[in-house]
Amino acid sequence: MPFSTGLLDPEFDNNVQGIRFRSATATLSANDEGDCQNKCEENHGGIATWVDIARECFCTTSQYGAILHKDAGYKGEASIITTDIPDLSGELVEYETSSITTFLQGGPVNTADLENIKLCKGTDGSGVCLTSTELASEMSSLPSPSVWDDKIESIVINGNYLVALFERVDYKGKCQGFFDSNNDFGDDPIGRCGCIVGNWGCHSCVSSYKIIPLAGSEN
Ligand SMILES: [Ca+2]
Ligand SMILES: [Ca+2]
Repeated sequence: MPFSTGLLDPEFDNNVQGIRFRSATATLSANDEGDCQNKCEENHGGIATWVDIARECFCTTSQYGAILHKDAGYKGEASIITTDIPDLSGELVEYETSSITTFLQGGPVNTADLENIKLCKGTDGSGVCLTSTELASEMSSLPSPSVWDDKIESIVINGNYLVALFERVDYKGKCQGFFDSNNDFGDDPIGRCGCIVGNWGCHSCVSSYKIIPLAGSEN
């Protein structure tokens, strides 16, 4: 992870007004120079450098991205930013950023990516799941809301992805980002909405999501 922080320095806390990303270089697996160029350009929109002696493929992009969270500890409402934004006043997070998750973007989501992700009722990914045929790269509301809305309790992620789950439709409400599978949201913010006392009344509240492929360790 290039730079993430659970709590910004006081100087920046609730005072981030814009965001600009520096270019980044990822190491890709490639068979030869042409393969390196293809993967870098097509998957990452980057500029490839192939080192023949070491048979290494470097891909320079400017495709960092960030989740700006309103609350400390990667919690609360959030905006997912994938391009420079000089003035955040138009974003959900506005000037209230308190913590930041950064990532290196991969290419666009394709059908094969969707096969690597499942959103499931029940824990351990063992219950009924939303899978590739029902999923899209992002959904502002879940399909068949009476069946799935506020009922996702675990996630399966195979591979290098960031999946951001949101409490409310249209990517609003509290947001939690997952880089790995999580077999029970019972101890996660996105699985603990509506709590009254202790664990009483807590339930999952996932109502929308975004999938972001990440760069840097693809094969
Ligand atoms: Ca804040
Ligand atoms: Ca919800």
